[in-house]
Amino acid sequence: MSRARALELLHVELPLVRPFRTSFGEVTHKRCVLVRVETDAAEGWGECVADERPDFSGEFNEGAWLAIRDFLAPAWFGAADASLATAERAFEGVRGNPMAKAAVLDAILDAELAASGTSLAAWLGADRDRVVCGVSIGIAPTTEALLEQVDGYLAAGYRRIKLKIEPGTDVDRVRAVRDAHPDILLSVDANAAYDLADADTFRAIDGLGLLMIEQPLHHEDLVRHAELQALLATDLCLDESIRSVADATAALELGACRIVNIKQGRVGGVPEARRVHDACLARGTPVWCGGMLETGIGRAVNLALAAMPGFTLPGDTSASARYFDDDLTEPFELAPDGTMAVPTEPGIGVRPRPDRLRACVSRRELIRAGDKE
Ligand code: NPG
Repeated sequence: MSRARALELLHVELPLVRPFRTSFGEVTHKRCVLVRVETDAAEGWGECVADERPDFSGEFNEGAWLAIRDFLAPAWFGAADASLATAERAFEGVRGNPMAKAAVLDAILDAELAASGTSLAAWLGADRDRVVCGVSIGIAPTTEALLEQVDGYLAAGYRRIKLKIEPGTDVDRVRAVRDAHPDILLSVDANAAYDLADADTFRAIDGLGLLMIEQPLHHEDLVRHAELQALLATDLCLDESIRSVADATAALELGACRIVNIKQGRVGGVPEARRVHDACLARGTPVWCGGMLETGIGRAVNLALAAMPGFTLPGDTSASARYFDDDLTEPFELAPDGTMAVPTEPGIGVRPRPDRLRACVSRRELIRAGDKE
């Protein structure tokens, strides 16, 4: 059994190729926390999907940094060994903070798999070496600009288009895209911006042949999602509402959705994401892999997950170029057929490039086992 030696926190900042606007705001830069762990056997990397502000969830970069530095790192150093299973148990004593936990657990898993020479995809039981990719399009300034973006992404090969919507920028936009492209896989994502009084908006969208309507209502409101689902033919999908396998099971038992978006960072890391996948697969519920504008570190994890058997719908696993002119890792590239290769090297299969770390890291803090003993 290997021992934990050190954990390093790094804050990185990368400009996005174009601003990304959702119903809760606009981001122009990717700013996130990376975790690098060292055991006596190997090094591992993880990416925290929190952002600067607690808008998508209650977590945010500064909070995640402190949760990791002051609670998760000491719990890992104090555990009997450095393994993933031991760390998961040790972290049960820290309530909430799934994004912070995911960053550390994923780094520990990467180190463990790197030491044993196993790829993350193989460890997860992935059954394909390429995944079909979709793209998520932020709220555009005009319908024309949106149609232009849709055309560009379809020309690049993306096989499913997801449109962000918000009250007032919804039915007409979606109809315009549907009219221009009657046969594409098309979905919408409201990021919890509506309530049940907006049912007429969803009834109007219901006729547009969408693959799904994602997270229309408040993230804590499974009961009203079930009411809305009963009114619509289109499948609802939940994202923000699903923070664990318990949430996923509750949502499905209530009929609050028929599709689940799995974001490993939102549910506390790869091991819990696997449990959500397994629970959905057992019920025959389709899942797909969401995205949080990850750098190549988080993207590598998403690609491995998306290659698991239950991931039957194209997800938000887009190429590096959709987000960054220059990623932190070697870029992930979309093939003309709209697929991307799943990493095959041990662990997550990628490392940040030293030159990119020099350019993008704005702060780092190294904590060694024994520092505070
Ligand atoms: O391609 O990684 C991506 C982005 C996919 O739309 C996407 N993500 O609500 O799912 C979301 C949204 C998001 C991005 C949410 C960043 C929070 C932060």
